[in-house]
Amino acid sequence: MTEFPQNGSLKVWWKESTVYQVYPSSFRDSNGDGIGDIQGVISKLDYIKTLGADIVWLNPIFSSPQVDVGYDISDYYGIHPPYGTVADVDELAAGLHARGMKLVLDLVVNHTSDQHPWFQESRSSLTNSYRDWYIWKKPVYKDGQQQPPNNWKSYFGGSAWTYDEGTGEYYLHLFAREQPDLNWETPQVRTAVHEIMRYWLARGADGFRMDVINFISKDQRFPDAPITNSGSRWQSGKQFYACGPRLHEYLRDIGKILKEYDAFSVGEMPDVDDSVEVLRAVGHDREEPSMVFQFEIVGIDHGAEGKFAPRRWEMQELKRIVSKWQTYMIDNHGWNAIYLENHDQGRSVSRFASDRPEHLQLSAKMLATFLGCQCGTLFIYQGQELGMPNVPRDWPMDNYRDIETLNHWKEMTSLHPDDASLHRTTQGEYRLKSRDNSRTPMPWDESPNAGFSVAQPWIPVHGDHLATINAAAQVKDPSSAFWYWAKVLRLRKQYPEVFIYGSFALVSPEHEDVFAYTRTPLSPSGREGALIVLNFRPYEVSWSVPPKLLLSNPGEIVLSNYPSRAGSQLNETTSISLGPLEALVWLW
Ligand code: TEU
Ligand code: CA
Repeated sequence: MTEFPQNGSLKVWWKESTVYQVYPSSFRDSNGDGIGDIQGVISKLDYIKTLGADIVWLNPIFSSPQVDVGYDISDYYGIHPPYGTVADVDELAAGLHARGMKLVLDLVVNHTSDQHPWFQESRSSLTNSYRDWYIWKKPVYKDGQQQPPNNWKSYFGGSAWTYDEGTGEYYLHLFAREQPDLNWETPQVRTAVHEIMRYWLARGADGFRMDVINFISKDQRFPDAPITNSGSRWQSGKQFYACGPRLHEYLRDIGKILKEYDAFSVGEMPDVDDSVEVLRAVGHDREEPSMVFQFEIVGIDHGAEGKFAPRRWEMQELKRIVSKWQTYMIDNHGWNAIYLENHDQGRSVSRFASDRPEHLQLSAKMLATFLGCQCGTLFIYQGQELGMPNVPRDWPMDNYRDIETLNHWKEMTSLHPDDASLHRTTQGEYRLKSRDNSRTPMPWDESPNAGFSVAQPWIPVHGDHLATINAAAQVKDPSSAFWYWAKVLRLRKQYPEVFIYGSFALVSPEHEDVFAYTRTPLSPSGREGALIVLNFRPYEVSWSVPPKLLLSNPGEIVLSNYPSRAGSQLNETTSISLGPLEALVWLW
């Protein structure tokens, strides 16, 4: 192993921080219009502080027609009126800072809204000075038929190109047609982004989450993508825009600004599973985003034909992926962002454990242990700390709001109008992976609309399990998932050499049901290591403590989701029986 720098230079505040993600429209509605807002967030800062998070990341709050809940920005300096005003953002930043916490905003600069004045100018004529701010191409003709410039597909269905009558050219949009991609080759675009960053940093933001930041540099030849889905006319062009030719040049410019402000940064990087590639951004000496969200774990149940195709995942795959990112980043001085949930993902208890009512709390705690003991900056998505599950089985199609799900449904039902069985399995997949699973209102208490709003919420409340899955009930109950998460965060703070900076190794890698790993300090510390043991199954399984660990380590169990286990010893027995979804952390 290469020698790990011992001088503390690789220890930084953002590695030791935990981020709590707030989806503003679904967090808390303060003024009774059914939409969450910034004052609502302000009213819950003590709750987030009690949990032990250090940073609040807000999904986009800027002016937007809301085609994609704010990922379509029409003014980077204005706030979406239902959310509040710039003064509210100032108040939020001040409220966080007063509690020793930080504010992270969502920077969406791969694309804008089609209503952004830049795009309005750009589409107005071939010679407008904003024309090159977006990606325009002439049609191509095949067999006398007009075609888009290439076969790339959009993430939200159909071609990634839309024809614009006015000027007779197509523009690129990797997402919805209302989300045209900016042309980062144009220097003025980059300058405009830098100005936005400086404005919000100077105003009190402490950093950014950067939306699809690895998509900003495209292969300028815009070639056709290879055919990977023979059932579709449109193909993934990811190899031509995910980590494109000039990405790191652009990221270093951004990095300079981040450094000036000692800002927090996490880049979102879909479609790259290569850790070598990711290290080019997050290596400690790169001065690009400090960490990125990779998608390999949350993509584990995506089928070959796309996200909404079924796929069963195996324990061995999960172990391989987690171990790959953990060890690679530790060995090479990179850094991971650790997450299982966000506003784009189904709830983790439903996807990775068991969401049967009797298992919800156990599952939430087991996954909290799984995530919270890994190396990386921890991200918790609103409601995850309560063990919120996916939408119920009887959730009708009418309840979905998400453009990705709705477009997919439209496309699928128009291609296969009479295939009832396909419709059924697809709806089953939505209940696992639709983005709306995580966008239902935050349950604050048992009052109408779960205490989210006095009015009817913009998306229905998840009504099941409300007696236990609500913040008020869990804050009152010391044995709740909420307080378990709080303990996990405290453990990280108490033993940073083990849980933040320690090395990672899988234990009994071949076990089909149990995920176990150790964390071992790399520099001297009061503790010599931790063993994390997780039964991912909703039934009892047996597991053997490796003898090597037993002999040398008279430790104690410092955390478990089974009260009977806490405080007991592992070193008296080699084979133990783990309860359904049991988690334990043994520290020595
Ligand atoms: O998501 C990017 C992305 O590639 C996916 O996670 C996407 O949301 C979808 O699930 C693909 O199946 C980011 C944002 O997080 C997402 O909310 C936005 O819709 C998207 O970019 C466009 O801005
Ligand atoms: Ca409101």
